[in-house]
Amino acid sequence: MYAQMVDAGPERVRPAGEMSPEEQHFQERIDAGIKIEPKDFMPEAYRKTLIRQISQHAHSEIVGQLPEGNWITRAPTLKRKAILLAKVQDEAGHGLYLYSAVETLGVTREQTIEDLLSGKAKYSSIFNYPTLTWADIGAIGWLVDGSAIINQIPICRCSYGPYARAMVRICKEETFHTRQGFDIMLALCRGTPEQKAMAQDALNRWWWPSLMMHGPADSDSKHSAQSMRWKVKLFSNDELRQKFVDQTVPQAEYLGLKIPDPELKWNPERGHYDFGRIDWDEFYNVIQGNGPCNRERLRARIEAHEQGAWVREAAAAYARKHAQKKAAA
Ligand code: FAQ
Repeated sequence: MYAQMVDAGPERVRPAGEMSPEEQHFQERIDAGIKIEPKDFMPEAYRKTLIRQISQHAHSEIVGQLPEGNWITRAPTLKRKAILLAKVQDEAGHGLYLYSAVETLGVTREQTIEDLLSGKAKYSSIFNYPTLTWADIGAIGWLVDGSAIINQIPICRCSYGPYARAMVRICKEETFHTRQGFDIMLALCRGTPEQKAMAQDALNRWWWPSLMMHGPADSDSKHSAQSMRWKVKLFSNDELRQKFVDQTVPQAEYLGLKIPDPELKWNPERGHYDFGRIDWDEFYNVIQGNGPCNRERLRARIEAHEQGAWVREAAAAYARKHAQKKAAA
């Protein structure tokens, strides 16, 4: 039912018998753990899948600066402000590595950015929620960067070389981001009753969107099967979501916070936590552009792009002049 709301059903995984000899050889290289590099042969569908996923990932990093950027001027201490500023700048850097990785697949950066600004390309659902209090900054670091790390560590081993290599550095920085988020939550939870209540309120609002961030249930994920065959993804959406829940519940207990899910329970037979039903209507509503902040986020990116036009023009003019000088010398 939900898959239909995004598009028509899961993509079909091509059986070996339908592949050309070149495609079979490509699949054998992937199965053998050999990285695919930009100039290697790759099926058009593999290239398109990478462009889609890596560009959406890049856009998420860039749009993802906005919710936390909202608190840079209001951070409670100079130290917290410096840490937050560094984190938000890191996210910009991640976006730039990833835009470069997309360029290796033959798409210009201008086109990729245009797809974001026109609303054609997606970015992560999570960044369409507002940051109402300082505790939201702690919750984002703890839960959102925590989810991002669980998703991204395996991508360091994905089949496409430039994407895998970009993820290594990104993951190192994400680890710092998660720790700073947890540290904010810890300070609030050890503070006054009002501060602890603020931390609980942030957890209440960010918990379910953090679970949704891992994407649709496996039964409704149209790209997972083929992406896993190609090792663009190494784990399914549900596997990573479960990992996130199992990792985060003990951390919430340490903080003395309650996860807002009455069905959350350790299941000794599965060796995992069981959790309640995700509101998939909310998820699809957000990714279709109707979340609490979608319009605001896109407007902010469009304004920033327009206001940055003179910088791009100046950089291009400088590069042209530099090239002319070099040619004349
Ligand atoms: N939001 O068939 P699947 C971060 C779309 S970075 C929006 O399962 P797939 C760092 C999906 O695109 C966060 N759309 O798709 C940070 C597809 O639509 P399409 C971003 C979503 O690709 C922290 C459709 O639904 N991370 O947080 C979402 O196999 C703090 C069907 O879904 C990445 O991008 C969603 N949550 O699996 C920054 C990691 N989920 O394209 C700042 C790399 C699904 O057909 C502050 N990406 N959709 O129109 C991935 O691992 C995968 O792309 C998934 C989705 C797991 C996100």
